[in-house]
Amino acid sequence: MSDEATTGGPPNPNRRLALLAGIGVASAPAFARAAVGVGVVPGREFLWGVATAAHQIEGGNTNSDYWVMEHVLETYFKEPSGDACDSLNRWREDIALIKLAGLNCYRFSVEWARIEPEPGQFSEAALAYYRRICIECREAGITPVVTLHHFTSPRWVAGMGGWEDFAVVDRFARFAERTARALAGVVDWFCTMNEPNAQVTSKVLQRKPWAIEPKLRAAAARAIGSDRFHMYFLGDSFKVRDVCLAAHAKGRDAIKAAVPSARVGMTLALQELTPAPGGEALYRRVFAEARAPFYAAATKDDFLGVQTYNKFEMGPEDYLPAPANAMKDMSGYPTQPGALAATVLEAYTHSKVPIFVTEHGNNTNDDTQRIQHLRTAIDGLVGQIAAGIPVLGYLHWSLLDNFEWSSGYIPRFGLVAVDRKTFERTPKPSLKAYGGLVRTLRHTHRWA
Ligand code: GCO
Repeated sequence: MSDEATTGGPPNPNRRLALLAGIGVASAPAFARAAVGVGVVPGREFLWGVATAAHQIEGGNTNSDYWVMEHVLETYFKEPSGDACDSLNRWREDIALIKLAGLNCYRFSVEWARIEPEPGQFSEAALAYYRRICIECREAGITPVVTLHHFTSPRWVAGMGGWEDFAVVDRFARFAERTARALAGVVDWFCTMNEPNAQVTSKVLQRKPWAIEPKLRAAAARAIGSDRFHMYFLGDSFKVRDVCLAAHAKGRDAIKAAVPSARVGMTLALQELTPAPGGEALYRRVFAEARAPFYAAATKDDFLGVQTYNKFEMGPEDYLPAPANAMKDMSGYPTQPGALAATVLEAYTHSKVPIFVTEHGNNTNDDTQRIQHLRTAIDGLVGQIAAGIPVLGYLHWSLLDNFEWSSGYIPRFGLVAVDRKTFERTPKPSLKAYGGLVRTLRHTHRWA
């Protein structure tokens, strides 16, 4: 999430370069294997694709906690998700666009609120729907990557205590098992939770409580007829972190029990961060709270999903304003494309599991800037692979201009524009450029 930007790392500004040098020298033979064949996953091709999330593209996600929050009077959302991109009906068009671009991977999320509309009541129709999407992907030569939880939960989860209550752990594992069982044989790649570290960073950087939060929660609780309302991004973020880590571990085991061939990981919001003079203590704290526990948990996974949008310098109390000459996205955040190579290095250094770039993108109306940004970032990624970091794939956020949470439909992350009335998809030049880049890399690099 570009505005929940997070990162971390040890407090020595030169550490990144030191690590890079160390990796290249100390482990050359193993890494050389990885570089020529992504040797950690024998027989797999490098995954080049795009990522989306159910709530942001499907439309009509009325049984979710976000839908409730979007519609309370006090809402902080600029506009509601509504029909989103109508991918609920147009998912075949989406897959056709990915195929047209020559990409071979699609990460999307299943919607828990559709699959388990009431506790313990599973919708066979919803499960069959997501199974059809996976099958269509495979028939198009596209590897599906399924995210189980991409921020949204059924409203009953919010009403029972949400992600601040360990009771959700078993519920999530049951949902994960049931979903994986329904998708067995058509998908091998699963992300459990999306960016469970994002809210922790925001919390560390937050200097005073968000004044409107109690009112919002009370209104949402009233709307669902409960005495409470707990969302992923509200409440005690440290508690949410611990609950999410427990849910991730139990969810991973449940998926693997249902699909023994599954490769499972979580995805993290990892912005490149460097400490400015005086910012070292805060930098260390962000790393200790919002990075280290997740990297430690990832050591037991098959991969770690890296999601990078921005680069920040940490000052004593907050991120420093971007330098005037920095390239900025539509939200005014600095977007140095080199950030991706830095976060891939950091994530691998601390987790030692294969890295999967599960999101990376640029919020811009300037498609030429998007193309330039994508090329430079992939160039940096290729450099990290050459230096020996095992990378499984790169997924661009996003296929479509879609619902960017509380910012509504203003941000533009898509390789494809979507008409807000007809939902007609119009590929931008960047979709073709991305496909062309991948084709070139497949010629020039054996691993690609
Ligand atoms: C996130 C999410 C995506 C966002 C994307 C752009 O990182 O917040 O995974 O849902 O839309 O990152 O901000």
